[in-house]
Amino acid sequence: MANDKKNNAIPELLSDQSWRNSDLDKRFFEPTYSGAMSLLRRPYSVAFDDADIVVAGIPFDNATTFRPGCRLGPRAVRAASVQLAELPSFPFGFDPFSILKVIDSGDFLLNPHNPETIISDIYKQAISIISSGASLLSIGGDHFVTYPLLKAHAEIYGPISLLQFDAHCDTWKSFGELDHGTMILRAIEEGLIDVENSIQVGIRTHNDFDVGIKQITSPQIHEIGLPAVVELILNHLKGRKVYLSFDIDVLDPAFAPGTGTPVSGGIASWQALSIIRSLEPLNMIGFDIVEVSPPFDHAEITSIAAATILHDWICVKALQKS
Ligand SMILES: [Mn+2]
Repeated sequence: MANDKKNNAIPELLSDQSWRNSDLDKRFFEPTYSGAMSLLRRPYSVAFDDADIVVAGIPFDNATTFRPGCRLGPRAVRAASVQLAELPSFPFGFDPFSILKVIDSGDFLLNPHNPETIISDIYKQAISIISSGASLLSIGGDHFVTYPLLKAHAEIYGPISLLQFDAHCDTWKSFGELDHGTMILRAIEEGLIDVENSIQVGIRTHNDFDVGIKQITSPQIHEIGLPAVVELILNHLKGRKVYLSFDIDVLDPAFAPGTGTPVSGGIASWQALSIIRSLEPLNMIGFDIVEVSPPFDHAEITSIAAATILHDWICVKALQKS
């Protein structure tokens, strides 16, 4: 009987590293098309104290003004990240996880049927992570989630320099409590953002109301080119505590069809990646990527772009630590 048991035992389990990998600085091969999903196959864990970066999904889209669906963003981005977990990172050529301890803590628990709880629930769950000293890397969700995230970061770090990639400024005047087009104005009014030392990149929608944040519009990016854009960003934000908020709709709908409020004339995936890869001189305290809406996506175009942006941001953080 004892022998039978031994014969039936699975010899060595080297797949499903999202829950079987106990060594944060290691990864092992598993087929891209199988296994439990986590961002970049990082181990699921809530041991925030041991981590440099904690990943969290924020599956919330009640604040959208047009097409919903980005509550399904976190799982789509995790699924799209599997290929990036397979090989050494490009163009960096190293394994970022041998340098940085990155865990996936799963999704924030939110109750969309009690909208009045959303802000405080996101805020509290964010605080529990960043008060450990780890950086929070969050996957939305619509862009409203950035408001409680800014609130949490400002609580720990003081007023933050915002680096926002977006087709929209999100500083329009509000019609209500939960609105993904107005929360940056709200954050400014509450003193969460260091307005003079913030910048919005890729804007291509109009707002009569100028809040004073420096903008580089999409047409300007197309005109002046990437080296000049990077220089402007670095000059404006160097030495500040920078929170990076990446709305996937900064990409042209050709590169990110799966989003709620697409605007034509945006930047390409390669341009966004090139900018992200150039941010090593900045002190980046947190990152969110928002507005990936899988029901409007095709062939995972949008979620692959989002996963690659997250991956490259992690690599830049690894470069800073190495
Ligand atoms: Mn936005």
